[in-house]
Amino acid sequence: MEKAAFSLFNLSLELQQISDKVLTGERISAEDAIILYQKADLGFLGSLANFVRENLNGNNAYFNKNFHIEPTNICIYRCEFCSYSRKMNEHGSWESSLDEISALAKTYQGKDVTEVHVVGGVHPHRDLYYYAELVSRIRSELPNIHIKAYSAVELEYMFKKANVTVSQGFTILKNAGLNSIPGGGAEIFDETLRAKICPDKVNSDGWLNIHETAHQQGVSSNATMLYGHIETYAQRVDHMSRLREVQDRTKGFNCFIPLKYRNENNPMSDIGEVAVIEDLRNYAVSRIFLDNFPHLKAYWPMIGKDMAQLALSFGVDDIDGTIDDTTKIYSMAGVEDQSPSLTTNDLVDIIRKANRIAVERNSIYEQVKVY
Ligand code: V47
Ligand code: SF4
Repeated sequence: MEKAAFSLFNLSLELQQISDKVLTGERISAEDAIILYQKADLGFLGSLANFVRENLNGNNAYFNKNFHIEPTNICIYRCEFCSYSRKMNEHGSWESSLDEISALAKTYQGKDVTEVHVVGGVHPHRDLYYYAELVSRIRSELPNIHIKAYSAVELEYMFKKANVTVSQGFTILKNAGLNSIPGGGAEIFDETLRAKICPDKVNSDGWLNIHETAHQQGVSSNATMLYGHIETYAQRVDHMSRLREVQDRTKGFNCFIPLKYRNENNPMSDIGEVAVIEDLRNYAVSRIFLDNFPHLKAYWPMIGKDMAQLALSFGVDDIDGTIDDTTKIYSMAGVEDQSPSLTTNDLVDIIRKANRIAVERNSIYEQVKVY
């Protein structure tokens, strides 16, 4: 979009200055991002984010063909926002054996999927060698699939328990067949807020160090931010600043995924959910601020199909994948879609109706097919 198009908006001087920076490719500061959150209206934010998005990704909107394996929801931690985890033997808990996981992976042989996403609770009786075995079982059933496995929360626990460094731990997992790691467990990095909502799991420095070390070993990753609960705009921006700094050094993050706090069945249920306008504003500000992240994902099982489609005009260029009804994290937190699954045709239709080009990607955003 031409700079002149922004004269459509009647901007204050400070918003004009931020807009000029974005249009000329200059990085915005943390203070600028806070001003955008506080003062910019939705139409202006969407246009600016779309400018950044189209510079980076043109008119492409990406999706992938994937399924999830959630080996267990038994977890030693009790994050205040979590609707998913259970203690051992608690009603509603599950744990799959290695044989069951192998059998599940086997059902995908010959199927049109390129990625498996493996994530679960932190089970007190499992260790690094179990998790490496789990990866190698999947690898032997599905030799060509991309295995994106284990959040920094699970990784920190298994590395500490095995008394190995982060780097040694990744070497073991890579040898078993691991390709990349998902973005979970980041929540909000601000230490005072983290102490309130997830006091006992990996801390912010630990999360960032695990991802930076992964990148140094050629294991790329994603980054998430859990927003829409008790965090401030300044805490969101601080979170993204820390990610932007790591990304400047490594270029190892594939995408940023804002995760909207969903409020059913967890200890923070009395907190309401933010309005959809806040979701769109948040996508837009993150797209503008995270200038070194190549992709911004709207994870449709969490946000819903309609919102994911709308988000494609607010900076988002990726809506994740087919999923095949294999994740429970969000259905247990009260989202409308209790059996998340979309066909390729559904995903292509969602994207085309947003006037974008539907591109199937692999896990590192190489084009698989243009629809
Ligand atoms: O870390 C937990 C979040 C995350 C709730 O890398 C909640 O491609 C909202 O990280 N409301 C795990 N969110 C999921 C995750 C993820 C999902 C999709 C794709 C990728 C990727 C990563 O889910 C947790 C936490 O931030 N979460 N409870 C809740 N009530
Ligand atoms: Fe465990 Fe993850 Fe739930 Fe926290 S969010 S309680 S670490 S499963």
